[in-house]
Amino acid sequence: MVEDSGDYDSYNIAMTLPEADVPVGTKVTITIVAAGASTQDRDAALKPGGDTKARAVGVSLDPSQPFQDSVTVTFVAGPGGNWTTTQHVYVQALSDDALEGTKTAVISHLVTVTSSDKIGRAHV
Ligand SMILES: [Ca+2]
Repeated sequence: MVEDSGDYDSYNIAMTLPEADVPVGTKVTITIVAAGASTQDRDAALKPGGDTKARAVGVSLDPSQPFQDSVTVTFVAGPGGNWTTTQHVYVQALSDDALEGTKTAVISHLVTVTSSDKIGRAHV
């Protein structure tokens, strides 16, 4: 992606385990965090007159909304849930005044699962 081009990219997240194989109410929470610019990049030279240090990428669940440092998606099994819905994560290079050149960005995913066994005890 090219910074300031308006372009963004996306990837999909979906549950591969069939809904019928998990207890009703099972909840998967995925916290998606875009790593910030490295210290080295934050020390990079800025465009003449610029004062915004290097930034890396932002993430969003709706590309018409501002890109953020982190977003959270959830999947819930059972009636009214969204277990089988594929969710889309959008990624954009954040605007700054640094002349970093081509960079690789890191996006991490923390997955938390809350479920219960047949007698209703919660497991995390
Ligand atoms: Ca830049």
